[in-house]
Amino acid sequence: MPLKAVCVLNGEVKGTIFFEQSGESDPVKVTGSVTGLKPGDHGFHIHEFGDNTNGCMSTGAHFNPYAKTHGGPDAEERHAGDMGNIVADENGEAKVDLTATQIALSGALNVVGRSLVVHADPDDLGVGGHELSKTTGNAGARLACGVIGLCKI
Ligand SMILES: [Cu+2]
Ligand SMILES: [Zn+2]
Repeated sequence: MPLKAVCVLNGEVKGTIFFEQSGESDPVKVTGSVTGLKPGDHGFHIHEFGDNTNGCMSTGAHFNPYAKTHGGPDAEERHAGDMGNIVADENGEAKVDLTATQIALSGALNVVGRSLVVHADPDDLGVGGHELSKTTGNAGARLACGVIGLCKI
């Protein structure tokens, strides 16, 4: 059964991101765009809670069902919710088109009901040597977030 979800990012920047999974064991295609960003890299993660009661601060830490440390999307040691960086062009728009292998839209790795967060700074993918590198990639403030919800396919 294919599933599709959407996240509307709200905050200091705006965006709409879609998640599509064709079957239970298939990777999740993540597509969409974010606007209003400073040009360059911005950390892009799934955080554990779909809770925006205190804005993006209440979304918790990175989605981490395997109790790993933070890393890049291609690293062995990474949070499931680590999607690396999105890259904003000179107009402040980041087009997103990536494939996520450690998340799903149902089952144990389900991210529906969790939050997507865009950060002010680049995610150092765990290798920046900062005290926050191994937990958040030192990606700075949470610029925008939104809850991931199922939508019509
Ligand atoms: Cu984050
Ligand atoms: Zn992480």
